[in-house]
Amino acid sequence: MQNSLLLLFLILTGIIIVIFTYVFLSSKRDEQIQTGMQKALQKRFWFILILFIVLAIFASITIPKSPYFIFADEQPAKIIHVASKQFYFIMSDQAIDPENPTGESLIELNANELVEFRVTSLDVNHGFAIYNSANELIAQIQAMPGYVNRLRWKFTEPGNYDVYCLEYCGMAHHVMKTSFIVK
Ligand SMILES: [Cu+2]
Repeated sequence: MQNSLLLLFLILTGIIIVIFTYVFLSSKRDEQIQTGMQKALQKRFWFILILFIVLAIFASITIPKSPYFIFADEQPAKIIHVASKQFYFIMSDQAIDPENPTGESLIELNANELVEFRVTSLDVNHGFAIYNSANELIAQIQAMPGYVNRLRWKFTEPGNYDVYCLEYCGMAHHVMKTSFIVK
């Protein structure tokens, strides 16, 4: 998927460069135009072209390293469904019914196993941010009504992990918290 996106991006970049060059080369060279103006336009063309190439190289290196593609080629060993609501999280290894959302009180995951969190919201936008026992943010994703966002992560350290909402969602946003255990 990311390779085809990258390919598409590079093809579009190529097409834009070709169009730009064609328009520039086929534009009329009016004798009346002062040479100073022409030089300025030429400089601007090269500036934009070089800028474009630099940005294209930068994007083609950084986009594949985006966290959206992390663990994309691996099959998750465990799937955890997450439904967020003002002002709590429901987590379950079964799909959660939005009409009657129930989850498990204790979620236990195995260390060094790929977990996929399927995160949604039953009301407003929330955040799903995982913190380790040292209170360091490890991974996070948005919880959005009408969407299921997938967050894949492999926990290397056993311990207790806390989940906080990172999207201001109302008066009790600051108490919106859950936790799980990695064995
Ligand atoms: Cu919130």
